[in-house]
Amino acid sequence: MNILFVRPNDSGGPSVPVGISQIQACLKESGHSVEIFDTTFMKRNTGSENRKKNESFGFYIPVNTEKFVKIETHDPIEALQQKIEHFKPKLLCFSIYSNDLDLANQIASVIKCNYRDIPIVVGGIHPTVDPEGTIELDWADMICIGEGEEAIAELAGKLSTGEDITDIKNLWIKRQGKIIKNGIRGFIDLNNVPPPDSAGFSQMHLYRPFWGKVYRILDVETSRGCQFACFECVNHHLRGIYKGKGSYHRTKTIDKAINDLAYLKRKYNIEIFRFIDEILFAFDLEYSKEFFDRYKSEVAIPFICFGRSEYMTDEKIKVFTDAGCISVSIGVETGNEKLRRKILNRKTSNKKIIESFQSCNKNRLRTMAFNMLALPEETLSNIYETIELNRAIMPSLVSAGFMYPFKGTYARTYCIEKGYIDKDPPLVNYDFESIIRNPYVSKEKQKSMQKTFTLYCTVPKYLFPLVFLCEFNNIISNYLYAIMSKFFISKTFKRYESYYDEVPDSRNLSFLENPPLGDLE
Ligand code: B12
Ligand code: SF4
Repeated sequence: MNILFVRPNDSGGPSVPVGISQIQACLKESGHSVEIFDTTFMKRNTGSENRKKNESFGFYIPVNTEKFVKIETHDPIEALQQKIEHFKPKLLCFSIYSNDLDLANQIASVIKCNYRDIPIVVGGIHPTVDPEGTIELDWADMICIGEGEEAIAELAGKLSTGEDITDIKNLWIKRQGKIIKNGIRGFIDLNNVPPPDSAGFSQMHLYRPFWGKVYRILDVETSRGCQFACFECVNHHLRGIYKGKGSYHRTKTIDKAINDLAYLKRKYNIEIFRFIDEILFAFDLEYSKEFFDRYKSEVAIPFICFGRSEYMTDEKIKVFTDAGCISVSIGVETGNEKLRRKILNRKTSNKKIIESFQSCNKNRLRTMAFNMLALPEETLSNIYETIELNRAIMPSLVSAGFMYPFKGTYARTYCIEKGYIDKDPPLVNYDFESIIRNPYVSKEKQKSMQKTFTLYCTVPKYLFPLVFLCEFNNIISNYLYAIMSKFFISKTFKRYESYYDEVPDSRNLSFLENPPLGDLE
């Protein structure tokens, strides 16, 4: 059967989604034809604007990626209609994050009007955390809660043979004005699925900046799930959905993980992997040693990952760097331990955070410190504590964003209860604007602290009064901000340049001259 995946990516930047690639592989294995419709490089997507703004704040190193990205000017609805006419799918699969909902609505309502007979199933994190809201959408015939590999294969199989589809686990289905709500099946076995298939996604997703240069980078996973329950994260909600279905944190066997990675590297000519495992460092030392020993010999390319300070012992960091880890992103979030513990539900102490960053620096492992501003009940002096902590840990890069309380998170219920957000708040561009009504720090001050965050973390302390001037938005302040950023932020970048010579000199640079931009096969 012909199945078309629609990814209405509204504000996310380039990256091939692992979820769709994994489902595509499973569907093809069952004999179906799959194609992809993706709006990432269409005009409406704001991912590249967001990136530029982040670069201007010093959160990323500026890189010109123009040569690697061609923005298409088509209207997404017209382009999708053409694709449907050409491919004639029997099933449309929308995959959505919450901030894609607006674009998904615009596209799908027109498509539903013009192609009434093609059923639409909506999957991804949004229907998983808001099933009631998603199934109510006029254009949605079905939604998928949680993992989609088996549910969608069963659906496609039954649709193609004309069997009854009403009892498929993980799916909610509209039937004669009623909604059939099926329960959840167990977790899929990560060792029993084919390697992810990214065919149909543009190669432009692969060209991603890393430390001032562009590389072919692919997102990959070796495990799913996370044992923590942070305030702003959907993980505890996902664990709840699967209660009684086995361990939420699952890992591929070393054999399977290494075989998949070696295959993906070869197939897509990948130079750097980014592991999207919630916390790759959660593996114990023995497993890490065994895994990375094989990774070094059979995969042998640099990689980037996420980490949590609790797991980052000196010994483990050595194992990671020895195998090619060139950057780890760690959530610092706030410098105030009480806020971190009581509001964010993270038990990590400042001492542990400092030790883990020191250990990374000692092992020449580049770090990115994620921080959040304007948390509920956060005061201005708490923000200065966050700056203090970032000055102490000396990360290679810092970033500071605003938390958005998504459905399915503790943050959502807490903020509604306390009156910090309305019951159904709008989706703002929360990278640069907080939606939370913080009684102690005005919105203007929040934004100006974000703008100057990197400077506060970088300059000698006696220059703080000058950074304070940079917070304002007038000609003199902006001029001063530009000069200080140029001098201090780029100087900081230079400090870490020598960390990255692990990226091989022998890299095949021909793609830089003439990058292939077509779809992956
Ligand atoms: C890796 C990751 C990233 C990566 C890669 C993202 C990408 N484009 O693929 C990076 C770092 C780039 C990223 C960026 C962002 N992320 Co992110 N990210 C994650 C993380 C940790 C894992 C996601 C993942 O790939 N999991 C593995 C795959 C296999 O699972 P999956 O995608 O959910 O897909 C499965 C099911 O959902 C389902 N499914 C998916 N699509 C479909 C479609 C159909 C038809 C069906 C039937 C089933 C189905 O089947 C899949 C296979 O089982 C999650 C946390 C989490 N636990 O989900 C946050 C998470 C998804 N991210 C989140 C956010 C907010 C973002 C950003 C918007 C942050 C920002 N401010 O920039 C951006 C934008 C992302 C974008 N639109 O591209 C939120 C989303 C909240 C929400 N309600 O939408 C999450 C849940 C984190 C959180 N706050 O709790 N992210
Ligand atoms: S550690 Fe990361 S993935 Fe796990 S609950 Fe916290 S924010 Fe979510």
